[in-house]
Amino acid sequence: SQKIRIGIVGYGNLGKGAELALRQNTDMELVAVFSRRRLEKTLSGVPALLVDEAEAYRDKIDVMLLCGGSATDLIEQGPRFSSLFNTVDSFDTHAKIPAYYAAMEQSAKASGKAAAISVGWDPGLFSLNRLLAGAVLPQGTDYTFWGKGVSQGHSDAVRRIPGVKTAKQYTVPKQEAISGVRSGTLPPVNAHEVHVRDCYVVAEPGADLAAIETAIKTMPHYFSDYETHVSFVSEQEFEASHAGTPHGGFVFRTGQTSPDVNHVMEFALKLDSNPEFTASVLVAYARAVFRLAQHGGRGAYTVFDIPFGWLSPKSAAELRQELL
Ligand code: API
Repeated sequence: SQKIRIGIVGYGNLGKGAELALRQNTDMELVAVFSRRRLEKTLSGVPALLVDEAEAYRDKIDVMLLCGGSATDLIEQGPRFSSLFNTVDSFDTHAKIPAYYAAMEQSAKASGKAAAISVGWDPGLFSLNRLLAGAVLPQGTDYTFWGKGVSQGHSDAVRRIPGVKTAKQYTVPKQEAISGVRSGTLPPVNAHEVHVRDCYVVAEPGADLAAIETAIKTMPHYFSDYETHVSFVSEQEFEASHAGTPHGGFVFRTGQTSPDVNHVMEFALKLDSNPEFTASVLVAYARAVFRLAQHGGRGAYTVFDIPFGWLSPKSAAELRQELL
């Protein structure tokens, strides 16, 4: 059968990760990469084009992977591309997901396309696990821990602040909270009570450091609720000490089905590269979105709305053989 034809919009860490992930999925082929900047070339040798040139590819690309950041790119690129293509994105600004969903639902319904929004590992795989655990254990408590690791979303948000040349944000879970879950003594908590956010920032020459620090610490949705530390470092130190993009975490649900009958559900990730892993999730969902569109799916969908089996390259009959 024909390969699923994929395009990538945005050629940062996530877009490059998607290009790598596509090499491991032989039922899909990368057609082109679209960027705001004129790129010299791509890793895989497919054409590198400007985002404004995408419209000419309407009949040549089945699913567009939107690999921009949530802070500013996706708000604009999501509706724009879903008016032309089936899309998958990793929009992850929690408080803005309902509004983003509404915008994508409107543009994709109007164009007759399917748009999978907020796909990745959190939101994404972690969301699926929280839903599953809550449905199975209605009497219980959820806990989500991230890190220690580099949040792409938070790092991108810091890099958008004027005067910031580059930056990384580490999400650091409080160890005593993790121990508390493991020993069954932690009461229900909010994420901002059990994580610290550490930012390492390279400033532009002459930038107002105090203004940058204030802009980070008061940023709604990303930092304002959290204990946040900001360190300014030289470009050399940044390159030497903050090169990687590891991340991970776990989703726990503890619950009881009758008095003194306890259960623990746990899902854990340990990732050497957050963007390469997130991109791999986007690519699996590209396959699902292709099938969703073939089945008449129109409008915006989240991971909760997409049949799990459609993520697999195998057919439903093949998957039934693997139920046990
Ligand atoms: C954090 C998590 C990371 C979720 C993963 C992904 C990202 O604060 O570290 O931005 O890297 N919310 N959404």
